[in-house]
Amino acid sequence: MRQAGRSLPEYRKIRGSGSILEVASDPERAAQITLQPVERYGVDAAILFSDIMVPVFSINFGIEIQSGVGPVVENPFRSSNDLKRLRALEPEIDVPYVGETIKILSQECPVPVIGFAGAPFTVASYLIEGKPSRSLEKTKALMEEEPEIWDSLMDILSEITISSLKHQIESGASAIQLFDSWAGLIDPKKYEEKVFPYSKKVLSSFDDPLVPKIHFGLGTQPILHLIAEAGADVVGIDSNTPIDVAREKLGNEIAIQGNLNPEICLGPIEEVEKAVSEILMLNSNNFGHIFNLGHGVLPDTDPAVLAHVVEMVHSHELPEKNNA
Ligand code: 1CP
Repeated sequence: MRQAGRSLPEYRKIRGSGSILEVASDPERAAQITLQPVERYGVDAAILFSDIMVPVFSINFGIEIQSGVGPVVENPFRSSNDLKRLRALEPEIDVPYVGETIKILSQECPVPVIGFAGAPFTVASYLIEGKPSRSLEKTKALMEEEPEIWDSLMDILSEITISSLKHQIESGASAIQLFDSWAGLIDPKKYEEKVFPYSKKVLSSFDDPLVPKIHFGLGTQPILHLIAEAGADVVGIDSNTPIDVAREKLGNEIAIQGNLNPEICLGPIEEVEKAVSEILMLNSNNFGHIFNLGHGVLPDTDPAVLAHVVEMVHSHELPEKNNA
C-alpha cells in the first residue's frame, strides 16, 4: 500500500516539516518510515521510502518536492541543450543513502522490501512539464515535434532507471516496482511507439526470477497487454479496471496487483468490506494476486480502516493450491 505511512501519526512525527527529499536522504529516518506500515498493519511487504524523482534530483537537474504539490522543476526540459543537464547515475556517489536505507531494512524489516523507480516516461513528464500535470501537453508536443530529442531523453532516463534499480537490488531489495503512473494519459498507439520500448529496455535488464518485477500505471486498461509484455511478472492495476477484466486481457499466468479504490477507504466500513470482498471474488481465488490499493493511500484515511482491510485479506481462505 503506497503511502500507507502518510496517514499515521507516527509518520507525521518522524517526518518533520522539511522536504521529503531531505527525509529520504537520511537512511535511519527513511528506514523507520518504511517500517511503520509494516509494524502498524502487518502488511506482507514494505515499499522503500523514497521518491521517483530522487535519481534526477541527485544529479542536480534542479528539482524540489513541494509539500502538497509534488515534484517541481525550476528550469523544465525544453530543448537539446537540456540534455547536457543529464548524465549517467553513479548510485554509490549520487544516492548512497538509498543503498544504506535498504541495508538497514535488510536487517530490521521482517518482510520483503520493494525497491522502485519511476519509468522513463513518467519521470520525463515531470522534467518537461515542470510540475504535476494531467494534460501533459508539453510532453506530448516534445514527443511529436522533436522525436530525436525525445529518444535521447528517454535513452538517458532509461539508463538512470536501470542503474537506480540495480543499486537497490544489490543493496537487498527483494522485488522492484516500475511506476509509470501517467502511461494511461497518452494515446495507446503513441504509448506503443514512444514509451513502451524504453520501459521494456528497463524491465528486460533484470532477469533474476527471485527478484519479481511489478509494472504499474494508472488508466492502463487499453495497454494492459503492453504493460505485461514490457517484462512484468506482476501487473499493477488501478481501481478503474476490474480484476476480471484485467484477467481476460492478461490470462492466468501473470500476477495482478490491486485494486481497492483509495477513496472507498474514506467512507463507511460496510462499503469498504463490500469492495474488498468483491475484489477477492472477482479474482476467483487466482494465486497470482497481490492485494493492494489501486493507487496511494489518501492522507485522511483512518488507520483503523486500513488495519481492517489487511485483516480481511489475511483471513480470506484460498483453496489448497494442489486441489485448485
Ligand atoms: O509509500 C510510500 O510513501 C513510499 C515512498 C514513495 C513512492 C513509492 C513516495 C514518497 N513517492 C513514491 C512514488 C511516486 N512519486 C510516484 C509513483 C506512484 C504513484 O503514482 O503514486 C509518483 C507519480 C511520484 C511523484 C510525486 N511525489 C507526487 C505526485 C504528484 C502528481 O503528479 O500528482 C507527489 C505528491 C510526490 C511527493 C511525495 N512522494 C512521497 C510522499 C510521501 C510524498 C508526499 C510528500 C509531501 O506532500 O510532503
